[in-house]
This record gives sequence, C-alpha cells and structure tokens, in this order.
Amino acid sequence: MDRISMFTAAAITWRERVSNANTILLVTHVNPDGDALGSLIGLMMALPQLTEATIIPVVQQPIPQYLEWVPGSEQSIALTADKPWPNPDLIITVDCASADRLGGIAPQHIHHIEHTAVIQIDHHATNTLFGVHNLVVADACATCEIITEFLPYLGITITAGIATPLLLGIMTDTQSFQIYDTSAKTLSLGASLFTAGADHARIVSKVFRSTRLEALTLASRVINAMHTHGDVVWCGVPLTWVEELNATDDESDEALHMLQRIEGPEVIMLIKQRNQGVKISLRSRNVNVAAVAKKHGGGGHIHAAGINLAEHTIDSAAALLLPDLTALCTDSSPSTNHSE
Ligand SMILES: [Mn+2]
Repeated sequence: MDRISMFTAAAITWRERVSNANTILLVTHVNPDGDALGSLIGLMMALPQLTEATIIPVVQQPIPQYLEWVPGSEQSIALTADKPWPNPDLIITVDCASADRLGGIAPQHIHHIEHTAVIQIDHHATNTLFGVHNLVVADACATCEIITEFLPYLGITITAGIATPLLLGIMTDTQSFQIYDTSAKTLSLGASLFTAGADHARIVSKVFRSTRLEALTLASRVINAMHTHGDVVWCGVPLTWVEELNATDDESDEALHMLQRIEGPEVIMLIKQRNQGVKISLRSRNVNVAAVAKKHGGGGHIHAAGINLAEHTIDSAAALLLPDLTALCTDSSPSTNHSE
C-alpha cells in the first residue's frame, strides 16, 4: 500500500480510538534514543489537538543525559512497581518493534497491556505487529519521519513545540541525514519541521556537539583493541573499562559511531558487556544485518540491528556471530530489500 492510502486508512482508526479515550498511555522502547523520545514527546504535544484525554508519557528513567534537555521530557514518568496502574483505555507505542521491548513499565504492571487496546507507529522491519492497529512504515528512516507525515492526516498542525522533538528523532536516526536510506521524503519532511520552527541549533549543540571527553577516551581504548575478520570489524566494551574511565553505558556508542567512519569494513559489531550477558550492535554498509540479528533473537533494520544475549561473554558472543557475519559478507550482493 502506498503511504497516502496507508495514512488515510490509519487516520480513521486513530481519530476514533484517540477521541474516544479518557486516558492514553504513550510508551516507547527500552533504552530510549532520540527517535524513541522524539516520537513520544512529539505525539504528547500533538494529541491534545485531537482529544481532551489525559495523556501519560511513559519513558524508562533516567532519560539519557544527551536527551534530558528536550522540552516536555521532564513530564515523562516510569510506571514503577510502587505506582498504581493508571488504567488507560488506549496505549500508543512508538518506535517499538515488539511488546517485550516496551520500556518504563515495571514487570508487575506488564500483564495489564494484554487487556488494553494498543495502537502503534513504528519503522522497524522486524515489527511483530502486536497492536490492534499497526502503522508500520519500514522504509521510513525514523518513527519521527512517519509521525511528521501522518499528523496532518489527523488534522493536527505541527507547532514549533511539536517540530523540535520530531526533528531530533529524524536527525538522530539518520545520523544527520547520512544513512543510505535517507530519501527525498526524509529531507522534505525535515524541511517542513524547520518551517514549523524546530530548534535545529539546539539539537546540534545538545546532541551532536556535547560529547564528554570520557566518552571519547573510552572510544579510543575500544578502537585500540579492535579485531578484524575479513570484511567484519568488531570491538568489545568490558564493563571495567566503562567504570575505570568514568564513562556511561550510553557513551560506549561513541565507539560505534567512530568505527562506522573507517573506510573498508562491510560490517561493524560492537559488543558491550552488561551486568548480565552482552548487548550487541551491528551496522553495515550494504548487507542485511537484521537477518543475523533475527536469527539470534534480536531485531532492527537492514543496516542497523541489535541483539541481547543474557548467557554470553564478549568473546563467546563474537565466536557465535562472526561465522554468520562473514558468511553474509561473502554470500550477499548489495541488499536493496526493504520489505522484510
Ligand atoms: Mn527509530
């Protein structure tokens, strides 16, 4: 279905569901990034144009430091075990590929979700379509891109307050319009957010020019210990390094950004040690790393995917994934498949 028919149909469902709701929960994925938070705050600011419902923005706390400045994010809460379930009659999830990745809701509350209508808006090709209505546009670069295009179908005017979080999400998920899936549509929707008054300068200074020295020091240590296997380059991030250098878990992503700038490798893998197991990030130039992620219980996009492995160390995770990743590089011709 083309986007116009898809958005027209979705708008009918959304208007009905949203305008009939008394309490709406907005939820996004665990470990929120710019697109997750931008989508959630953008919708939080937009929906009052459509409904008088109480809107509760739920985000895993604390919000990463580089996103704390986003106006509206201070209203977000986590539904921890000590808080009562707010009995929403509608849950809207944004940028979340599957129900088990929802963040900010304590395990004690999770069962309520099964008994509540969920509608979702997302751009992950691996989305499990867990809602009663699923607006999933896999060729969009960011969930914020979909929301920017969709809001006018709901009769919502994008104000400056709505435009800033939406532009944040587009800029972070496209790495400032660098990822190869960036389209004319992405740029024109970005331009419309500029016109609406998005605070571009603040996004640039708070997100792209605010790296702490500790993060760069960690990245340099990680890159110094880099391994090369044919077209695959991989690095591990032991927890002790993060602690010793007074960096944070989020800040180890800086190493991933730097690794992607190296000329040559087809696939980049960063394996972060966690208190339990490891978190793996995969990035590629051409091949479909989402397929490998999916095989090992993860998910994501063709050129950017992730996996959590609770039972693995950095070395055992590398040993598990390297055969699949090197095979991917030798087998695959450049992938143009966006429909998985
Ligand atoms: Mn996203």
